[in-house]
Amino acid sequence: MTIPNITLYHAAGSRSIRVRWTLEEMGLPYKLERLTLAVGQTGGPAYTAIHPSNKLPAMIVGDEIILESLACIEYLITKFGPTDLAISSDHKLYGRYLELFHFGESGMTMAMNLLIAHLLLLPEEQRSKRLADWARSEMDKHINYLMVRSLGDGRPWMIGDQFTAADISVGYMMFLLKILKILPDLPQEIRDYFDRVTTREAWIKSSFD
Ligand SMILES: N[C@@H](CCC(=O)N[C@@H](CS)C(=O)NCC(=O)O)C(=O)O
Repeated sequence: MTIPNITLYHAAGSRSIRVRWTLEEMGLPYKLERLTLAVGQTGGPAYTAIHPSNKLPAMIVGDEIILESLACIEYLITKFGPTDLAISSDHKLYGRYLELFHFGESGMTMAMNLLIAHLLLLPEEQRSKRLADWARSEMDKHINYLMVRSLGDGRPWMIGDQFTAADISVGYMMFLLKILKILPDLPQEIRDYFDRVTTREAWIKSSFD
């Protein structure tokens, strides 16, 4: 198969890690365009033509622009698979795979973004302890969800023994919880999971810079 040129717009620490991690796991060739994260103005006006809200990631494949980290992952898997990162629709774990893949972004993002804003990003005088506390209690619910629906039974990866794109989706969120210094307070199964994630070569390559 001829693989068109793939360019990933990336900044260290951002959700573009998920896409780079997928590219690395799949062994696909790509070029990185490095941007500096700047809330609301990442990449400046030139980048607005690629991403209308100046967020990361953006991926260009051939002449097609793909936005949203999970859409980028799904695009790569579907276009350039087959890959063990995906579970096929005839597999008995397909539903759980899809659920956990989307949970990493759709389920967890509101609480995560509030925590990032009110513990880290906003100037001190604009931070709200009440919002941060509320987001923290929501995050505890999400962690409980992951324990009940996945890691609580001691499995190594989101859907069992196979590392999949669901791990790329959720594993990145665990990285943000580490940055927020919340990870050490989470159940042992979650901490062990993040240890497993961070030993993967593709993770190390994608998250380092
Ligand atoms: N749901 C989007 C979220 C994109 C997003 O919020 N990206 C962050 C970095 S992780 C960003 O660009 N922030 C800069 C800003 O909000 O201006 C995705 O998964 O791609």
